[in-house]
Amino acid sequence: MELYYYPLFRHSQKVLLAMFEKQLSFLPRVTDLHDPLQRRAFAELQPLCRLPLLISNDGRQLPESSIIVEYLDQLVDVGSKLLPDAPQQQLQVRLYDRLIDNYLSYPLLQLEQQLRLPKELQQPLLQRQLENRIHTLLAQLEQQLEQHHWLCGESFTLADCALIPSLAALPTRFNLLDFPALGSYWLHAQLRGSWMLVQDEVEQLLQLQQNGQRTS
Ligand SMILES: N[C@@H](CCC(=O)N[C@@H](CS)C(=O)NCC(=O)O)C(=O)O
Repeated sequence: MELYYYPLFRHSQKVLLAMFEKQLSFLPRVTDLHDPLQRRAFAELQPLCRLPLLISNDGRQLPESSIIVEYLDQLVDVGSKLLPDAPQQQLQVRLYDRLIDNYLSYPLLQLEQQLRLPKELQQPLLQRQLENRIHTLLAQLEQQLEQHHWLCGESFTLADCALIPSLAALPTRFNLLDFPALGSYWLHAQLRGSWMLVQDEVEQLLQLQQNGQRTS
């Protein structure tokens, strides 16, 4: 299997978490879309130019992080079961995966884009709307986590693969002390072996960038 990804991107981290949870090995294709040459080469493979992208052993292209995680979960019966077999539980895992992508990860991305703009181009009203959306979702996650160790129960699932990268990227203005269950979840998530391996990937990339070397 080949995985096209960029370790600093949240959807790539989501798939890396799943890879490590399933103890799968893969050919890493670290792709920096900020580099015009790498972007052009990747766009030839995937015109939408979105990371991550998995190339399966039989040569199939799988885009979309949630689909890749489902594929990996079906592929091998080792490691964590990322999509529970029981239909009701599976639906809940899928639901939280969607909620996190739509109401946490994307607003976070928009907020990051806003904050990178020069002050005169920033839109304070839009920023407040995005912050409110994120805050509302965090409150919903807090309620869910008051009852569970991981997001959808006692086992680590696709929903956790989706959530952890976004929590790691949460700006300090969202104080996790306001959400005690989420704060405690974040503490034990950071000790999860798969997340530590994702952090190693991030550090390796940052190290390469510091040394001024190409990233793939
Ligand atoms: N729905 C897609 C979203 C993928 C996505 O938006 N990836 C971003 C990075 S997190 C990307 O590749 N952006 C391309 C760019 O920055 O030009 C998924 O779940 O895989």
